Amino acid sequence: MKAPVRVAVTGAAGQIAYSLIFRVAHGDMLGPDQPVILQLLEIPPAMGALNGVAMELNDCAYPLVAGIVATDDANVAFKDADYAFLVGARPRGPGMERSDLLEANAKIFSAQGKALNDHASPQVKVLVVGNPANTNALITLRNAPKLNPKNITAMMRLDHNRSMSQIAEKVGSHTTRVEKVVVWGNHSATQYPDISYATVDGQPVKEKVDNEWYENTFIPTVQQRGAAIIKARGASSAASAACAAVDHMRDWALGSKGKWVSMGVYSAGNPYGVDENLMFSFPITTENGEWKIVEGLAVSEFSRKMIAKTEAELVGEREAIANLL
Ligand code: NAX
Repeated sequence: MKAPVRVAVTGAAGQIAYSLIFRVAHGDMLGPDQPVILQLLEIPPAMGALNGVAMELNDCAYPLVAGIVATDDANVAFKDADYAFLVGARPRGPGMERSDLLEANAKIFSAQGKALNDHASPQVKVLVVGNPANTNALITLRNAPKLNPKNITAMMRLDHNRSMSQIAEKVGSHTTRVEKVVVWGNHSATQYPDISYATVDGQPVKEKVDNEWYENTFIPTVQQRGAAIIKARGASSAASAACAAVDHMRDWALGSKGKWVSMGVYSAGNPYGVDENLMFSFPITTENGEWKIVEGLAVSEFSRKMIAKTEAELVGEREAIANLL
């Protein structure tokens, strides 16, 4: 057995965490020979519920769980953390403007960025899930100058997985046979799920579907999937979001083995001419614990317009919280 690693999860009494923490404890993220110490963060009013989660974790008697810390202090939750899932965020309340939401979250993520900077392992891998995820990740990054900007990412994997599943269903195949899907940009309704390079069994997806379906059904279905889940379930995506978070961290830590994934990453030096100070989703491969943007892709006129739209939205979000950056 390896030495345990420390995995911090914020929003740990929330609905995504209720699936995520148990998946991590089971070994789905880092494998069946990697023990974990779970460091769980909540806000004071949710500490009772968090203690209940900790009790249930104990009751699972997981062989891989080497310790559980439940706290409302970010400095304790992030202490020596090797991995950090930032799931907890302020949801939009009644009458709250988008700018109020951005600002409320900017405060949370600047404090958590500082706590990560001061207390986490210098190599900590951070995944921001809490919305608006990309801009929250940018704030985290700007408040953690000691960390490598490459170690802070935003979750786009749910959008990526949703795209794979829609394609597999349309062409009568399976997600395991779908490759080279890309979701560009922001985790929002402006995201651009792109099938320009996608294949099923090595054949271009574009040869198997018509453009009308691509532009008028596929893209809006993926963009609006979160809203469709809320309508159907009466609650937002939780198990699928947890699954995506595990996929993201696992591939980042253990390698994507040549497969493309979508990750929101710091855009400095990106080869596609996107604004260089955003957390933007690109086509990514991962190896040896590091991600790399897939370079040299031909970008069509249509793609260029779609990428510009989601980029403009992220620039707007950044401007709304410029005073906190
Ligand atoms: P819940 O409301 O069930 O849970 C959130 C938890 O975070 C609550 O228990 C709350 O007490 C806690 N929290 C709030 N502020 C905190 C802080 N400062 N420190 C620590 N904990 C704090 O939401 P849930 O359904 O779990 O969703 C969590 C976040 O994920 C939301 O912002 C949601 O919008 C976002 N999502 C992001 C997705 C993505 O793909 N990036 C997809 C799923 C999800 O919508």
